[in-house]
Amino acid sequence: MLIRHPDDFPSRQITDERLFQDRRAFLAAVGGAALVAMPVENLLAASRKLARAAQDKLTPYEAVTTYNNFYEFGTDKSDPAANSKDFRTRPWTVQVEGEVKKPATYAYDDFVRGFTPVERVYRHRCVEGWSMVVPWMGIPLASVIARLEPTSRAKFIEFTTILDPKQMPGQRANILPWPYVEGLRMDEAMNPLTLLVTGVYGKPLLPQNGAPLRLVVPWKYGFKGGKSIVNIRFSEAQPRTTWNIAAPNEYGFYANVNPSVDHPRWSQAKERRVGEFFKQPTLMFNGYGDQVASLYTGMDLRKHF
Ligand SMILES: Nc1nc2c(c(=O)[nH]1)N[C@H]1C(S)=C(S)[C@@H](COP(=O)(O)O)O[C@H]1N2
Ligand SMILES: [Mo]
Repeated sequence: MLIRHPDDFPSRQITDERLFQDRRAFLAAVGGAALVAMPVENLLAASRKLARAAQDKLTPYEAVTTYNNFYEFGTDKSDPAANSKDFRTRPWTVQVEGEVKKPATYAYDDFVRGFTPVERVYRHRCVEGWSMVVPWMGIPLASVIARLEPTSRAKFIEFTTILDPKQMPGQRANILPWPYVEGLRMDEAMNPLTLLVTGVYGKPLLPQNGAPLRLVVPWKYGFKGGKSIVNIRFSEAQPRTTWNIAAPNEYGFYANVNPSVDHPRWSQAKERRVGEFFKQPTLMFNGYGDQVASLYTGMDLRKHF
């Protein structure tokens, strides 16, 4: 099968008008000021105008399912789709532990029983600089948490990906410390935008996208969205997370999308939509500031990147 890379996708969706509007909205919004010098409030205002101007065309299903990071299946963007074809997502269990009143190892069907998945079209911004617009299907994490009843000591929640080197060739190499772990502060986890995703484009999730169950936190960089989750742990202390362990100066615990805080090796001010040719400005909190900025009031987002 031919795995398509982003530069192979037709760029015909781009219109000159689109570029013109984006640029005009951006200049009007930032008034030519350097992004780096802007306080968060100004960035939010600029992002709001841009979000209105942006057309946010859906990224084709083909791209959403063939251009991924899932290092358990290899480090090339085409590896997850190519190497996960026989990955077994049934039977599947989700173990719930830590500061929670209903700890148990749940069979997948019991874990999701009674929840109705919702469809949400989210911008999806990878820390490497590419982005997509994806119609995810998922269960708001807040409903799952409410059913599991964390104790009053639970301040954080940790998500662990399956450890199965037999099925996952990447886990037979020292690419990252396995298994992959991600985490959120409890208020971030409870935010209505945060989803436990079970499908995409109205279809069940494919393994490369993290079947059967993965996290999606649309105002954070893509790496916060741990895939193929088998363990959920509630804790009092901030969990150690995979990319933060691997390269703490490059990947923080928060990983909020922020055009004014550069990655040490590249700028985060712009992004390229997979399938498009020209870059576009990255929005503060990926454009979701109205819904999440209050979670970070008083925090220095340069320090807590
Ligand atoms: N277990 C696991 N989850 C992971 C990753 C990974 O390597 N392993 N990569 C992350 C990164 S860096 C990104 S950008 C997204 C990409 O996949 P998606 O397009 O399906 O969200 O998955 C995230 N979740
Ligand atoms: Mo990523």
